[in-house]
Amino acid sequence: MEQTQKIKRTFRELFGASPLIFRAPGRINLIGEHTDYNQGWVLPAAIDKAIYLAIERREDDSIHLFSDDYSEHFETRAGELRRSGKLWPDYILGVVEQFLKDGHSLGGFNIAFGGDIPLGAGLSSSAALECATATALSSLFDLPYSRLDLALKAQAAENEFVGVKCGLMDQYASIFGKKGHLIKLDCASREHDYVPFAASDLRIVLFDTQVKHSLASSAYNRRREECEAGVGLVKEHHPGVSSLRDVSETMLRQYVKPHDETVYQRCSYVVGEMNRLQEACEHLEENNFRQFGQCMFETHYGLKNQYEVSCFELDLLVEMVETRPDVFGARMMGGGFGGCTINLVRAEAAESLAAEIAGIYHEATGMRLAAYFVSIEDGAGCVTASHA
Ligand code: GAF
Repeated sequence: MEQTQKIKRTFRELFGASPLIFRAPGRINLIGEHTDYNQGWVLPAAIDKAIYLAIERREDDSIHLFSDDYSEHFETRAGELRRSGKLWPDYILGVVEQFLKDGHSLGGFNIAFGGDIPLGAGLSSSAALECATATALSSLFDLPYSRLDLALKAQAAENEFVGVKCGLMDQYASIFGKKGHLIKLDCASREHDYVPFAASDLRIVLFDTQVKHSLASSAYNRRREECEAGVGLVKEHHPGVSSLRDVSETMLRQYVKPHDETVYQRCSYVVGEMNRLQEACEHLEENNFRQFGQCMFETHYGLKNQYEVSCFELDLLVEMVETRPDVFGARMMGGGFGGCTINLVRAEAAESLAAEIAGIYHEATGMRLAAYFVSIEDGAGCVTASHA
């Protein structure tokens, strides 16, 4: 509520009007990393950190944007959309472009946004901004989109306007989040099951390395290409194969390994991770969080050694907690090259563990560690009933 009031106040000061407020959360992902764009499964959830976006129509056709975090304005018109050259407006403009491409004529509008998702920490603040924009514009201009459409538009904005070839996980989690539940999303059918996360004696703790990664960095897109190269090699022998979801480890050894060891390692990680997620979900059904946590550690080492998207700071944070009985599982989370580790920690021990790890981390790296104790919340929606 505090964030809602804050952005409402900012909006009033800037535009002198009473806006509608929309909220779209960031996400965590328990397991299933770099599987979304390979048509596999993922297990994310929306969290209690979100973008809050205030919006109102304008009489003219101009678009006025304000970021509270950066204290920056940006102004354009729907007919003049191009990349802004700044960090944040493109996430909004990319969504506008998607709606225009569908033939909707949007009028002008004012937006001010802010929130409490730490920026660059791998909690998908950019996907949350895209989803907040998609949800807000679709409501404001009465557009005929389903929730899945909104998630896909937000992803397309990132792929086409921002230029990052991300999968669907982050946007889907921000839109479809459900309090107390993980989302087991099948990225091929784009359907999901909600899985209750019933670990009342555990806390989900994120350790933020404070190393900032850029998803736009060529490494993410290169991993995607390597996966596609692996599929291509298998396809020469099995024409029916269309993604790594259709591929087995045996096929990889037979058709990919002899050609390209790096491509083999990337694909082998993904195929292993898809199987691991299914195994982890079985442990979850049995409330066996120890075994679930073991799967998380295995994922970390796959991402580190085979997919090679980890970094010194992330590895250090996982190694520090690995042998502690209070920590059930830990791993790097998201695209990689910085951001957060996700840890399943015995609730009673969580705060003291965070304080201790922060001390060791500071000694080893000279950097300050941030710890976030997150809860699983609902996905995107309007938080004001009217313009009141
Ligand atoms: C980033 C991307 F945006 C997601 O689509 C996903 O690929 C993730 O990295 C890795 O699992 O968050």
